[in-house]
Amino acid sequence: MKNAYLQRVYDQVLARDPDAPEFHQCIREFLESLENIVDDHPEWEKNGILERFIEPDRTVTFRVTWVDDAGKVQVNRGYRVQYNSAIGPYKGGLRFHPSVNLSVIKFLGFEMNLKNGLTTLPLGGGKGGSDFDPKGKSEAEIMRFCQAFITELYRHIGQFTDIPAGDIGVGSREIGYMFGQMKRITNRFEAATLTGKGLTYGGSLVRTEATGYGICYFTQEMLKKMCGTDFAGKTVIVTGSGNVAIFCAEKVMQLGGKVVAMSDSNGYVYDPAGIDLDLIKDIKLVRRARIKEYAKEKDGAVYKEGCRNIWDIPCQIALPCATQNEVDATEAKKIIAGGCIALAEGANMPCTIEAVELLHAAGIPVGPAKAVNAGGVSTSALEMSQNSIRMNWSFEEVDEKLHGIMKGIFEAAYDASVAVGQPGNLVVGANVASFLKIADAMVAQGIV
Ligand code: NDP
Ligand code: 2IT
Repeated sequence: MKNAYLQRVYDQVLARDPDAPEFHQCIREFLESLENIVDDHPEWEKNGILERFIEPDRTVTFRVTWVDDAGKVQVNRGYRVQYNSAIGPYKGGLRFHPSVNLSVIKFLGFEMNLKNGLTTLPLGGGKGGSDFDPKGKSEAEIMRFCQAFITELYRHIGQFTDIPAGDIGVGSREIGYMFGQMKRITNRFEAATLTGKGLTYGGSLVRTEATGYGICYFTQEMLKKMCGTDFAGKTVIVTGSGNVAIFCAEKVMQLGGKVVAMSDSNGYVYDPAGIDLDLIKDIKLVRRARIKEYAKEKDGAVYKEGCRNIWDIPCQIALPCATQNEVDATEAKKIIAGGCIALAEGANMPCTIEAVELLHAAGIPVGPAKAVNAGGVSTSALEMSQNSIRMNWSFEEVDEKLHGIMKGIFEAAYDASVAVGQPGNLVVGANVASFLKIADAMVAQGIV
């Protein structure tokens, strides 16, 4: 980094958290975004703003003890990182996946804080989860794990403190089990303590679809402003086949795009005629099976082992929606060679820094995750609003609000990129727009 203060802050992160590659990556991207404006703000260093911004308010780790179907006691590790509450209570999802560790949760929490600063809704940032692997577990084991997890976490959360939701491995089924256990412990029906709830007990219409739909609303704006086009007739690849990917693909199709390939953590399916989303939903959401079943059941589709090779297939719009760092320099080169005109990050941090640099150098606009996938948490905020006023809005009402929020996020990121002299660099724009808002709120509240 050219600026000495930025470099000092980064060096401190490397020294304090030596074994945290994902955390280093998001901090580096963020600090590099400030290169053009940091000299104009000597008060940041004086007030330790960046040092405070990158250090979470609080990190909780805990033991989760549960009993499997064979009667054996199992122990997992639970996490909650409460990053920053300058503009509202901590808010962000829970991830259950064997790869979860403190580096992953800190990167997700840091990104969550910046994401929430872009939505215009009053929420701070946090994230949590466990190294529990839901794959191959029975329904009863999932329930017992969720109950054990929230039996510890409940003391740290609440509608005015910290509001978890879903992420990888956590959907409305898991939120339901956690909500039920929390209510049992506290004897309080505090609906706005968790979001992503089922519709019969305080959930919001559109929350299930929100992240995926929001990705497309953002991408529509990006295509219009930066490429002079739209989804109609475009060939699109959506990676992953979970909550985010499925509803992203659904909206792409509604907007006239053709999704030709999707993946899971084992491999990908290519269907040149266009993916049959009802079949994907049945395989992944109902049967909870592997995506390779698709090729067995759909004529003309092929399955290939190894999810990264999905980018061997040419596409005009790339929407990585599976997990972090799924697109590195190798995949970015394939995406460029395939004639891609725009990439929007649906997953959190799916592109490495080198991949983004390559895409930018090739003139391909990149929508950064914290802006592109903010529709999920925005609709969580709308769920909390409905819980507070004890009313339910219609699908159309929530979808319209979501659409407006996503348009506003694109404009904020684009305008900030222009203001800092890097027009069209939405990675820089999103970081700057959000940081300036949160930093202002931090300064206004004194040294805390
Ligand atoms: P799900 O658990 O519903 O789905 C995850 C999908 O990604 C699955 O298809 C899974 O495959 C695949 N996947 C997971 N890990 C890998 C991997 N290492 N390589 C390839 N594929 C992988 O999670 P979500 O859809 O909720 O989350 C996807 C991404 O979106 C994450 O980055 C998450 O942080 C982000 N996100 C989620 C939001 C939400 O509201 N849920 C909101 C904003 C962002 P398999 O079936 O094999 O496990
Ligand atoms: O990464 C994310 O934005 C989420 N997992 C959703 C967070 C939320 O609180 O709805």
